[in-house]
Amino acid sequence: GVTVCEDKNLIQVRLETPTSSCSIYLNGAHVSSFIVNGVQQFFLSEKSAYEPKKAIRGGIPLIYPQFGPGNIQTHGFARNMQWSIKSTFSEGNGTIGIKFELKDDDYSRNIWPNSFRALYSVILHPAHLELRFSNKNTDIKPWNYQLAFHTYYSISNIQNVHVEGLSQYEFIDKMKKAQKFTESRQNVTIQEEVDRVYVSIKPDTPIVLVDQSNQHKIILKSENLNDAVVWNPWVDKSKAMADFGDLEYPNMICIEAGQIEKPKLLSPGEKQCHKHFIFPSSKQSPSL
Ligand code: TA6
Repeated sequence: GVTVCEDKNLIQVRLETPTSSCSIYLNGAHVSSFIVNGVQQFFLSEKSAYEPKKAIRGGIPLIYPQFGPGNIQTHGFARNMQWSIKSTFSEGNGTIGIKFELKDDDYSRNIWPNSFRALYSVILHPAHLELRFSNKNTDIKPWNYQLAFHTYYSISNIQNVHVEGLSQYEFIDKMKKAQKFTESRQNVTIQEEVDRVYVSIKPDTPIVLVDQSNQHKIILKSENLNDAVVWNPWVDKSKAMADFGDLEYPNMICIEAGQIEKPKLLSPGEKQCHKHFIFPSSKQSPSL
């Protein structure tokens, strides 16, 4: 089912199936929780703000129309604008979905002088989450955009996890002056601050987060998203973030599906749709 309620002074929508649930704030159309068989898949910082126009630290910040620093504010404005509910729906086999809409307004045009309409659907399946982002150029001139689902995963401990599926891909290493390297490891592990954009990932390449200590895996697949970010702030960056605890970094990892290295160009009237799928699988019994 679908319920709308107030949570931390923000409007929140809750989707439920018999085996899964998902919570989304209208502020940023921000997915903050995804529970499957009693297990919370996402990390949320204890120190996150929950205020209009502020990004929530955790869950899935929706990064649009710009990734990272650049002409407009870092990671764009979609994650701190108020989205509206366009519809709720089911696509059969136990799914429950909700579609949010965002259009340009004075606030966005003041930051990014382009007319757009974005539709973002969050579809809760019995054991996985599906995200669909579609945007249309409603302007009279072309513009380009980047997009990323900046997902924070909850993990037992950063020492016990690795990421599979990235070997042989090139990546832009933000920790090394954005130089490009090639990933040689089958299992990508994290022992320091990591901030990398893996680029030109073949379609249908599953990226797998493996948490050995609780035998938990999360399989990620995307359509029309060519890049994937792996990020952990580690010690110093954690201290530099006011909305992130100094000792939280061992319990999270960001693996983000995005269109980053090559922004998409949209002509007037043109639309583009991007999809991302999050499949947890766990041998552990549901947490009581
Ligand atoms: O996705 C990684 C990254 O680009 C890092 O460079 C770090 O800045 C992170 O995003 C968080 O950015 P935020 O603006 O949410 O604090």
